[in-house]
Amino acid sequence: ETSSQDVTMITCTAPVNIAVIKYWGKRHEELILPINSSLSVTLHQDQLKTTTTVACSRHFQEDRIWLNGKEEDINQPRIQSCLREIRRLARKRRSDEDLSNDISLAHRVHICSVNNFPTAAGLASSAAGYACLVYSLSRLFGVDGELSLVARQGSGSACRSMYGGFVQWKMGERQDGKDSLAEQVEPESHWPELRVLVLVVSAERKLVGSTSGMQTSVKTSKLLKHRADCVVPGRMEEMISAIQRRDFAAFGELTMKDSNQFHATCLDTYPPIFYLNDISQKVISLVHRYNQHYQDTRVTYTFDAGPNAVIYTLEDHVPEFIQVVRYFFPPETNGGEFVKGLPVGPAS
Ligand code: 2P0
Repeated sequence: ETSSQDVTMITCTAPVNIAVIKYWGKRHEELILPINSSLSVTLHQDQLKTTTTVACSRHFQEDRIWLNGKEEDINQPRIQSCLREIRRLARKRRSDEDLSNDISLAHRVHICSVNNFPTAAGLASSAAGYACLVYSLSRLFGVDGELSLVARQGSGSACRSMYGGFVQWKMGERQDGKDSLAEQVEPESHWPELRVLVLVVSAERKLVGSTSGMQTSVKTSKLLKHRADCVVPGRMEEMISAIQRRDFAAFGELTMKDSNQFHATCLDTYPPIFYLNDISQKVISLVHRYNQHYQDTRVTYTFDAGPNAVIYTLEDHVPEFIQVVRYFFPPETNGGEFVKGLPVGPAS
């Protein structure tokens, strides 16, 4: 936090999270309430992350926002939801404590946010982005409480980046969404050997955004309804148990099956949505061949709304698996860029 004469400024970072049980589909668009619960791993703060600086001053005429150096429309409904909710919590707190001394709620804010990875390429940029926006605003206005409820209204998956380690987003039952929030299942220190590799197959913007893609899926895919009603509830329990037991084989198998079912619901959507490409499919085959070779689930893949592969494995297997990937996908021919092995937690 820095304060110079009339400007108060706060900078925060928030990491990306990668789901192992996927969120896909809403039951309420504005409140962002999902049709199923989901579970993710939050990456280390030093890796894929958003850094956001928020400033307020009585000299600012209006709220403004810059993303990766370019000014964007502050009136986007989701940004407005987050600003409104944080200001509402701040007002509530002021009236509870009868304080009127610090940051005036009448002050306008300037928001500056940068990602250290490609935006909108299916690498959870909105998750880190809204988590960081909400957290920085909460610090600026001195607000606490269940901030995952606010982040969720920016982007569904953002609520999971409010916590480190293994995090579930409980879908909740209420119409007002007050019980649709994130909870830490285990902290980052629980499974220190777990590693994430991000294989960047393409850094281009995805063709079908998650928000519109999932709307079409909810309207047209019976498989998605079956998944949400009959498959995910059991998988959430199994996944939480696998994480608690640190059972990599169970964790890995469920992760791959859930990614595959998510992409199957995309194909079942009409018109169909394709997020995987031929390189993604080759990565899938390679992982299965690698595991078959050892007769053991040592490596697992998961894919979000884009072709980039996220690999979870244990520390001991990282060097060999990277060699295998480099052998089959030499950097000069795959047109992509291989990132690196990222440690999972502890966050700093
Ligand atoms: C997930 N994804 O669980 C799933 C897997 C993509 C595939 O959450 O409309 O950007 O902002 O709530 O959070 C992407 O969806 O969508 C996503 P909105 P969001 O990580």
